[in-house]
Amino acid sequence: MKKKQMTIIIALIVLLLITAGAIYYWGFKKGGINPFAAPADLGISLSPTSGTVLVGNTLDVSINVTNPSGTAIDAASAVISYDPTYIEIVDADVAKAGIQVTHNATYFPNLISNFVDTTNNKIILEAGVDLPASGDPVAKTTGGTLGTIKIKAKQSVASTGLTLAFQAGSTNFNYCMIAEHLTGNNVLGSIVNASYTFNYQTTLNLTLSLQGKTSLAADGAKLEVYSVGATTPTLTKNDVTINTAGQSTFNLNIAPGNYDIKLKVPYFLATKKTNITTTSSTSIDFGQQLTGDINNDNMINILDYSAMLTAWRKQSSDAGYNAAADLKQDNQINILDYSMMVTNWRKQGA
Ligand SMILES: [Ca+2]
Ligand SMILES: [Ca+2]
Repeated sequence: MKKKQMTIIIALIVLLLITAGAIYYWGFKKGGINPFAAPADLGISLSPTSGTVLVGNTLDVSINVTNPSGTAIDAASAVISYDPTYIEIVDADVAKAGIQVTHNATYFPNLISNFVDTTNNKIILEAGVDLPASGDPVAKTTGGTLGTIKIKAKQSVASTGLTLAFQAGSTNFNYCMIAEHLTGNNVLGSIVNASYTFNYQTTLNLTLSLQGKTSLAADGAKLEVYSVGATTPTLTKNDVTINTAGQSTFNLNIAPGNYDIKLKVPYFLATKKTNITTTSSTSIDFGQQLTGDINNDNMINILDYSAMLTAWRKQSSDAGYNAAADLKQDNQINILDYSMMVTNWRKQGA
């Protein structure tokens, strides 16, 4: 009886050991479940994660190790891809061959790798704890900045990224890693990438006059930018505001070059200036804008005449007064407005 109980107990122990072994093999070894793993909150992040940079300008992007649980770590490796069509990596060490980024020696002081692989468009920065003359190296248990990349915007683009290569638990040097202290395990759990908008900046200074008006303020004018000779605009701005002096200054995301530029002030015929050379600051005089387009379709015809009649002999205090029909700006719609319309009869805007 006792012998039989012993046999059962031994059998149970053996079964338990087999089960534990299976869990160890299929879970831990195969990389699925690792009950002994460091917290999965270790990360590598880029900062800032977003933003707008003007073409030709630079932005410093820091590569940060995050370690909120204070895990003991020895080194970090950042592998970051970028699109060289839009991004130039500014060389932080011109005395050295190739392109380097800036290593931050106050976090991981021992620089292991620092180079830009211009064949594969990757930035590699690796650094670790100092190697002591004797004894074990002292682990780092905080987060910090591994280094800084200075990027330069080469041309306009809505979105272009700096992307950290990440595969959880990978031991391949093509991926980012954080080495756990003295274990050889990659404990990197997450990454934070960055993407930026690059814009050209061309400042336009417009001047114009409005036929029949002394106060030239206008809202909602539409500016269209065309390649020279093209019929479809490459850029449209619908919210141009003109001040009482007939001036407007604003920035446009267009590369320096030659363009046809069209302006349509509400209720006036559109005008187009052709083959304008733009630089970082460009002044354009659109001259006098012709009045009478009451229905705002860029032609002056009987429909505008009809629109004027709906407000005929009305004053600004009357119901039915239409400021768009008050071509000679005197707060009443009468024969003088009609007369002004006739001067532009059957004209069409650009
Ligand atoms: Ca019209
Ligand atoms: Ca009038």
